[in-house]
Amino acid sequence: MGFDEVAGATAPLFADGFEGTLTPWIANGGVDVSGGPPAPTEGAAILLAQAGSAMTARAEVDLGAPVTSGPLFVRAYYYLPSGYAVTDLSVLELHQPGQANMVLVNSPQVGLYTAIDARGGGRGAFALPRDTWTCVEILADIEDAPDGTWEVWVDGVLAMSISGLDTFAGGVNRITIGITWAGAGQEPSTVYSDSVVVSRSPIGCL
Ligand SMILES: [Ca+2]
Repeated sequence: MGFDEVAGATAPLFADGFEGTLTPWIANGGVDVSGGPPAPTEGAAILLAQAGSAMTARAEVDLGAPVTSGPLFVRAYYYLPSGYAVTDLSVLELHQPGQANMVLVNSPQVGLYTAIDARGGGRGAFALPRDTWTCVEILADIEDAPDGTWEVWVDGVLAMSISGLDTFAGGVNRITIGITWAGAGQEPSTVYSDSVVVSRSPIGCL
């Protein structure tokens, strides 16, 4: 069922599965489209990101208009192959002007790093599994403190939640995905991504 067939659903702001070329994404570091393996979650291609320590390997796309308030949903699939330890890996950024980013970290548990709120974010108890595709959906309610929230849903189950946040710094105007940052202590890493959707209403998994 397509999104436009879901009763009451609004059209997504953005949806892309890395088919054909990287366009409309811009490469920043070691990213490219790949036919796999692993087999794509949909279509014939995925995003391949490979980074060393203290590096970025990410695809970036600007949204048509910034999201300045209310719920913002971002859904993506991730595949982290085994063979390296995950200690400081960031895999998604919700960008606002002035590098005021909210970052989905997996270090090694899923969580939030934020440059907007003085609390800095937090971390849950769930680490992304290895050698399998995992559906991850962020719900960020974009508001000034104390009305901002951040939730991470993994395969449809709530993996972490933070409320009382400041999540507004001008509005979310760009999404970046892949290895948005590998920390200085992170071993060289590979992350595959696919099926990215940005929406004002819940997206769900394929
Ligand atoms: Ca795809």
